[in-house]
Amino acid sequence: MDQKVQSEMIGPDPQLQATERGPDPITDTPAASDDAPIGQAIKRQEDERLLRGAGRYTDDVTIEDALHIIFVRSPFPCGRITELECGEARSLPGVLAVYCGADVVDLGELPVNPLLAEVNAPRYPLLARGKVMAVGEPVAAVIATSSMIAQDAAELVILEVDEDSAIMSIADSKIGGDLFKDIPGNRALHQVWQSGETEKIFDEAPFVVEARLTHPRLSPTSIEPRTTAASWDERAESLTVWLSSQTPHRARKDLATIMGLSPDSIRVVSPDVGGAFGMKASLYPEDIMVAWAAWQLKQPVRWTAARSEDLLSGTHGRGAETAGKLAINSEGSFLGLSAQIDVPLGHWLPHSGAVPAWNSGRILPGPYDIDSADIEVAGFLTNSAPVGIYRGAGRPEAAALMERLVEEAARATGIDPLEIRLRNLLPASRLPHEGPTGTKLDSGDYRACLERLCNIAGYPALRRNQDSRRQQGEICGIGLACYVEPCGQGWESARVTLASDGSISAATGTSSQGHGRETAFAQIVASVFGLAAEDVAIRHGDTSTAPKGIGALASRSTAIGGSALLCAARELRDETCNIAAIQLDTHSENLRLTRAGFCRKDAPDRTATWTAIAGPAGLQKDSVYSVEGEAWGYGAYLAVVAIDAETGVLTVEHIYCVDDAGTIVNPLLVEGQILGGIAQGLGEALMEQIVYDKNGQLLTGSLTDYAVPRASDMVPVTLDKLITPSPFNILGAKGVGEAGTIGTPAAILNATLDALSPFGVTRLDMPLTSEKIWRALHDAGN
Ligand code: SMO
Repeated sequence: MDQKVQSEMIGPDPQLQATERGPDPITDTPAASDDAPIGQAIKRQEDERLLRGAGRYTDDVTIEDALHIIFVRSPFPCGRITELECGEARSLPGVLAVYCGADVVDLGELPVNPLLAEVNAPRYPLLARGKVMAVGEPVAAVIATSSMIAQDAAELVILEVDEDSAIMSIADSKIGGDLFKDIPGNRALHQVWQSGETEKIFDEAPFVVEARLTHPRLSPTSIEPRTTAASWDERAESLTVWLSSQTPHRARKDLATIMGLSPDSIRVVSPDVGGAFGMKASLYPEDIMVAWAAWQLKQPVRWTAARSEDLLSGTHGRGAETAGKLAINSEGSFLGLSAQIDVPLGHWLPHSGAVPAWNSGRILPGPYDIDSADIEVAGFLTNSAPVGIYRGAGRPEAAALMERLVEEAARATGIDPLEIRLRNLLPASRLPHEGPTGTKLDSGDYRACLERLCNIAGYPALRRNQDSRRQQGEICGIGLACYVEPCGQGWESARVTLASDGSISAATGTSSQGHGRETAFAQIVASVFGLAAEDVAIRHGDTSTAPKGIGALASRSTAIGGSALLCAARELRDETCNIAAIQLDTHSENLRLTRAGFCRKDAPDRTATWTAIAGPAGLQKDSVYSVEGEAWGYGAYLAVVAIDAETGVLTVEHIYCVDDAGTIVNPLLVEGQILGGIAQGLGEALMEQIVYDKNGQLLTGSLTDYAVPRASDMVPVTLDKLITPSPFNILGAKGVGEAGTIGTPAAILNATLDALSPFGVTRLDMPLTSEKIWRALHDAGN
């Protein structure tokens, strides 16, 4: 590997010490060759464009004569609409239309992914009809020649509501009146996983420990807010929708169904996407109103959410209330697990609304060897914004509860927290392993991972240091957390093209949300043709040029989308090889790949160039790749924290982590994903929280009230890795996009409670603000 690249990979920040590399990948993976673009730490090709302001986001797309849409949103959390008067707004010059619920009754409904055993989603109107269900719910859509005029007109809409008391908490949702008459007890999701004789195990176990925690409700807070534009072409009878989305193909299908159009008449384009984190995985009513208005008015319409609109009506994440019990024998082995996980849903379910609940239940046992489990998850409707997937999507909830239980188990049995984990982690020899919830862990070495973490962090020395600091009166703690990260099921597709000019390009059905897919995907294709990554252009996000796909979510892009590209590229290479053999009058074993084409091994000056092989028509291969099972990234995190006794301020002094993402296409991108995930994990652990008051009003409606971590909040991190290719996809890749958001909060929470254990504090909920910690210290009589 080029030395310059190597040093860039290590990075200039001394806080991010790159330690020695993990075991080499199994040599028959595509990364086998040292100079293959797979495995190389090259910088992101898209950054030249994005960092110089030359990115093209939906709001940058030039659309002539576009109208602007502004949504009138309910200021009431719950109640019956007694008056909705739009006449004055309609008569304002420059206003083309004001739509309300009655205008869109004939449109279809937003679909929900029925992942859980019981999904009983409420029927949800695109614009409020008869009643309002949350502050921020769109009640009317005003379309005008400028956004200023639309805003003025929106203020002329008169909305009167006979208010009901709002249901804002899961507790109130369970006992309050039904928000929808066909959803008794407001329980819209429910599933139970049961395996083994858990009850009997709990009755007989020498140790039973319990843990409880509530996750803060979070906003995904992508830099680019939600944005949508649409244009109807009357002659072609087709609708183009630009949409900042993680799932352009699904958006197209859903838009077609809802609007009663054929999917063939809709083109969805997701150009550059400025972050998404789950918030842009599902269509919103606003997106449909933009598309539908453009179709109705035969004029382009566009909308870009304000930050406050995203905080108010974009999907939130987390908010789960979790409680669990773990049975342990006298040797410290885990015998049985039981848990109850309740998640808030808000007033409607986006497509992926069931995912956090589903993941938090099925993933709960994590990397541990536990046969018996009794896990129940349920989702409850509330008068708030919808809750959807947010980076981690149930994985952080599962890891935080399980790792709290493991920590309590260590305390109860007197076994060191590291040791009790080593005793209970599934050994590598038992993988693939089907757990008590039916999930199948694919591969890896969980114990080696934790041992490596212990080594890089210097765990025994950290504990000795903690003892001496405590003797000097300091409040400090060490927290461990292991995690697993499933990364998607099903399929993705790819198309690799050799154009008549000899250039090789590829189109993927999955897309990019700004997370470097253009580079990683180019590396995969280039490695098959003996090219450099910069030789291969990647297209994505436009349903008219990209093959069908599911999208950029659930850590699935590289494992599944990358495997599809690898398949299509190999098929095309084999075909080009056969053509070259004919052109060079030899057999394919006598050919060698060069950047220019294929040459004869026995006569290297005889080359079939890419242009010659392509011929005037070019060549193309399509591939749809279905995975054999989920690939599971995993890792182990350690946090060192200190608490100021006077102020309760928590300082995260260091985070150490060892992650296994399987085959690594680009180490720089993987490190970037982990660091970004850690930053967002710090946000949950330390400062972020969406807050509603009891009356259903959002108190964190701007970034002055909703605290996201800034660069200066980042903490010292030491990264290390293992590389165990997944046997379940041909690339061998595993997900890593969510790793940091899963391991970080769990490790910090354990470290904080470890620090506070001398004061008898056994429970604290995130975010771990100085006020909460100060109160906990004082309530403990200090
Ligand atoms: S939370 Mo992710 O976009 O599946």
